[in-house]
Amino acid sequence: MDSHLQSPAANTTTLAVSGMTCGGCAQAVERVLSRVPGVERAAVDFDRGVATVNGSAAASQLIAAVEAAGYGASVADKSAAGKGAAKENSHEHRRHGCC
Ligand SMILES: [Cu+2]
Repeated sequence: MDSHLQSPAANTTTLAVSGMTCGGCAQAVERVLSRVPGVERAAVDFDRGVATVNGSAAASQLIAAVEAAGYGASVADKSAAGKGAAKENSHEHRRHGCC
């Protein structure tokens, strides 16, 4: 096994995702995240409401992508202390792709 393609473990961004109501939502979020330029891998944990994204994409782009899909997201990284209170209040009941 020649693992010459070692990804330099770019950054891992952890997002807290809100608005997911089923596993299909998690898959939808995963899909939009993986489409963001620079993203190598996106994994969504529906139970915890957490998305883990590997790649060089900016967190703001990831959040924008999730929001464009009708869900909410905020950085859950410890390094991101820029935002004050989470905006869980923006509970727009948008129509999701899956349910
Ligand atoms: Cu769903």
